[in-house]
Amino acid sequence: MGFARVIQPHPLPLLADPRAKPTATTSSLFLGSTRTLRHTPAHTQTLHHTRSISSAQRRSVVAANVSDVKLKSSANLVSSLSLSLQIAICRALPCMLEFMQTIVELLIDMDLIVNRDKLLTKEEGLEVYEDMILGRVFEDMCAQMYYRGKMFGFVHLYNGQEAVSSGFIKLLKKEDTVVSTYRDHVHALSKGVPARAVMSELFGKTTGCCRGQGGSMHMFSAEHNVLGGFAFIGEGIPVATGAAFTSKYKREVLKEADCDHVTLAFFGDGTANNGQFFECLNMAALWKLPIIFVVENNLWAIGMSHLRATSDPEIWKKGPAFGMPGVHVDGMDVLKVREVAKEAIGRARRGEGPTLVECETYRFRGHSLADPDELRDPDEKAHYAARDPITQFKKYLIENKLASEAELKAIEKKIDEVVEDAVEFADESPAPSRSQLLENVFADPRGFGIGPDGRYRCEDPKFTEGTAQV
Ligand SMILES: Cc1ncc(C[n+]2csc(CCOP(=O)(O)OP(=O)(O)O)c2C)c(N)n1
Ligand SMILES: [Mg+2]
Repeated sequence: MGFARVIQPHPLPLLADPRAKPTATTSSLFLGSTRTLRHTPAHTQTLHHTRSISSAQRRSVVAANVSDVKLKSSANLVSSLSLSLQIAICRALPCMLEFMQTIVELLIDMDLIVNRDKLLTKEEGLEVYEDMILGRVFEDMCAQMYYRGKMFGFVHLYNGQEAVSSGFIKLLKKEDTVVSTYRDHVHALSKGVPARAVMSELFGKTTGCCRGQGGSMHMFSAEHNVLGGFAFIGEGIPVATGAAFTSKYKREVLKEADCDHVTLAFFGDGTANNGQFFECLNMAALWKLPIIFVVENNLWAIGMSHLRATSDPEIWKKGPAFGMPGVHVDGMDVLKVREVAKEAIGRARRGEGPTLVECETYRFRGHSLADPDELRDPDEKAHYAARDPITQFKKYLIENKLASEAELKAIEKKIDEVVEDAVEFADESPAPSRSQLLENVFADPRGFGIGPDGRYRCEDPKFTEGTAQV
């Protein structure tokens, strides 16, 4: 008996009736569980919980132990039991052990018991907690600074999604690459870009990680292998695929044997309907690239419900269609995300190819700070707010004696100081000179608002002559 499950058509009736109100509130099929769809060369594909993969491994261990038991128990019982009874017991033992194993796995899947094999160490727990707190406090501070007029343009916050960034990125090495979207501050922070450099970038100052030229949506740091921040949805996915190709090329063509770098491409549910996603899944599978496609499914693309916009809302199922595993994970639970991330990153590092991971998550604020967030159902927001990934993880750390209240408080205090310091640093940093606009944009900037003399046309008093004045 295994955990094979038949794939059912998505039962939510939203697509049939465009007027139907999305009700992701409590009808989520997924939260709390982790599912994996493996690509198999045969025609049959089975749906497993990730725990059943390890259960398959565990079952083989059980089978090995059973042969030991067979030998040992035969020796001990030989004098007191008849041969036929011994044989009956030995035959029954594997089945009984497997049955008990299955019961244990079922209880794990139902979250009635915790699988102790998967837990993290105290140091890892504190590192992940600190990273999640940094993401949350940093974003809250961004909201304050934005409304005080310190930032310009669109600013998209990550509140609620921290388990995805911390769950994945804290497992990476420095040489590994991260590619993000316009919701990118926290990915950059998790990858080690200093809070000062991210905040200064948001303030448009020269000390920012892009010298103030990128702003909120374009965090970039060659030093930390953060290859952007992309405002156009889906644009980061081919860049990430290219980075993964570079790793493979270095290892296999340039014979840099120690180059086992992996790339994480983060993007949203709405973006997963974009053609670049499909093209890159194809290429990554074809060339077995060391990349993980991490879909942060927060159920909304601005004001469009994922369930109304996507023919099959279970994005993870697209992995096997392209020849790679697809996994669905509860993106509000950093431990589950980390478990899935570990396996996918390990696969990529060993040269076994890409994985598609769909993390079901939720953003606690509007699409951007300019969004009044009036479209989403208050019940839906309350449902996910009650599953705040940071609160859950804090509870876990304390209940499992991995940290005390005082230790976690000390981390929170430290992060408050880090973020305060980042704001002061950004505020005091110099703004770029106007001439910086000419740098790193066009090889020859003439014609793009700049006259042949290298000066801005708008500085010419005659520039707006004959046009409507704005
Ligand atoms: C190529 C392109 N088309 C349209 C847009 C406008 N746009 C900005 S955000 C967005 C929704 C993306 O939603 P999702 O991928 O779910 O990411 P989330 O904002 O939820 O993190 C769209 C369509 C864009 N930025 N780029
Ligand atoms: Mg989304």
